[in-house]
Amino acid sequence: MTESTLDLTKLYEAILIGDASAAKEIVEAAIAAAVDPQLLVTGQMIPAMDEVGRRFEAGEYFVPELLIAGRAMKGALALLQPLLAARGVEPIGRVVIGTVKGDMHDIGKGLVASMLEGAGFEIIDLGVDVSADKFVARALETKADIVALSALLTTTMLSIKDVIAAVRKIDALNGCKIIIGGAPVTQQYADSVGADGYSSNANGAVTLARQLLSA
Ligand code: B12
Repeated sequence: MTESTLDLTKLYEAILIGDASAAKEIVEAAIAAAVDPQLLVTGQMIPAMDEVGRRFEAGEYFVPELLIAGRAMKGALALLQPLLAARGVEPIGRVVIGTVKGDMHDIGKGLVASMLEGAGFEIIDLGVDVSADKFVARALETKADIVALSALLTTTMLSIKDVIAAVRKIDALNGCKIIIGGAPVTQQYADSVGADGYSSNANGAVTLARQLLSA
């Protein structure tokens, strides 16, 4: 199958209805047809998750639908992540990344990690539900240049402030930059908690990380 005969909107549909095997099949066909992985992620997969969120908010979807859509998204993303992360030679900086305490959402965080890795950063991914102490400990251990925090809930977004305070307390992490993101996070919030940067998406996270390290 070639790119022109592939109907990529089927990927949007598959994720929206949580059909993991259809999503995987379409992504495999798209990879075989050399479709740009970014086009799949930003053109179909993220918009599908946005629509899942809209339906959840409107009371049309419930937690089981969120779960199966999330599973379809993760399965499809796992096939694309090696392509997104095809890396350069020398790491240009080290990033400790994780989703903050109390928060189990990891799809966006994973995407940011893959894009940063693809741009040549070394990634230490701490996973989800990460405490401020763990961020600090791993940042010290790995001599991180950047700590990247993801939060998807308005409640857990508040823990960002705790992580920033914990990092700023440590002299050895003086030069370490903190970037934040996730659906409820805004530039205004980032400014109010003293983060070094914010981006609403994974591409922007790469630009931001590069800018912070070159400054
Ligand atoms: C899938 C999903 C789930 C899945 C998560 C699966 C997984 N493995 O991640 C499951 C089912 C587990 C889930 C659970 C819950 N969820 Co949920 N979930 C979603 C959903 C539909 C999509 C999230 C997603 O993956 N989006 C796709 C990715 C690519 O986007 P993203 O995460 O925003 O990331 C991008 C940017 O934000 C940015 N970014 C992200 N992180 C970072 C970090 C940095 C450093 C930077 C720079 C940028 C950046 O770049 C990413 C790529 O472009 C959202 C709706 C939405 N539109 O956000 C609701 C949503 C986040 N969930 C919501 C809720 C309420 C819940 C639950 C409380 C439901 C419940 N009653 O149990 C639980 C909470 C569990 C917990 N403790 O965390 C609400 C939050 C409301 C709020 N205001 O707080 C939302 C907004 C749905 C809604 N519209 O009401 N959820």
